[in-house]
Amino acid sequence: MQSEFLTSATRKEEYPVTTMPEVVVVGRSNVGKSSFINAFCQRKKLAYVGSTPGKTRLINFFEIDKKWMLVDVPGYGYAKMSKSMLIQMGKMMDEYFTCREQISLVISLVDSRHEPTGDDVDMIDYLKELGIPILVVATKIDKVPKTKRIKALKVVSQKLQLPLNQILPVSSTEKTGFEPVYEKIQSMLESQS
Ligand SMILES: Nc1nc2c(ncn2[C@@H]2O[C@H](COP(=O)(O)OP(=O)(O)OP(=O)(O)O)[C@@H](O)[C@H]2O)c(=O)[nH]1
Ligand SMILES: [Mg+2]
Repeated sequence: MQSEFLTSATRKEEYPVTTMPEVVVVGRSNVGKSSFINAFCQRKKLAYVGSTPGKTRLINFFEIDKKWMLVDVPGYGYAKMSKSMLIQMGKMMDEYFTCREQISLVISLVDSRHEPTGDDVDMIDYLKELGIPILVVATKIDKVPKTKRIKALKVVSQKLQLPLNQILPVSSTEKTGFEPVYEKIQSMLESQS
């Protein structure tokens, strides 16, 4: 797989001028969006990974195989962010989701160690309302004991009101679980082309 950072944007005027389909990675701050992108692309430092939440502040576009775009966006639910910053980021995300016609799939990341939060549910509901296809990825599965993994995925499925087969577990540190995600994206892109 070939991957390349294309550009960052805050406003629609700055989005790359292309019609390639976009797959957006969303989730709470620190859930592992940037790590997911790096592991997915088999790159170490394509997207910036931070030890403190709130690292990604812009919409970042990565071109994959010259065919489609993977998009990294700021996380939500970061309590320490200032109110004005929260509003600014909310507007930035809303503009992106409502204006960008080629959004083909949203990969919604949730932490497999915990029940999805109210913010996670709100995000999923927002996407359902916009009619954007959703795939849920449960991150940091390496932190859940093997015998408790199925149960953890069931909790996610139940809370988000989505079928269990729409929840895929991954570990970005151990680089496991990415093949099924790749296959889902491919079949999604093929069905829309
Ligand atoms: N054990 C484990 N740690 C992970 C995994 N994915 C991410 N992390 C860690 O979680 C922290 C946050 O990862 P990021 O990828 O920066 O998270 P993010 O969602 O991009 O965060 P923001 O950009 O701040 O919204 C980092 O310390 C990562 O090393 C995983 O699969 N397993
Ligand atoms: Mg990030």
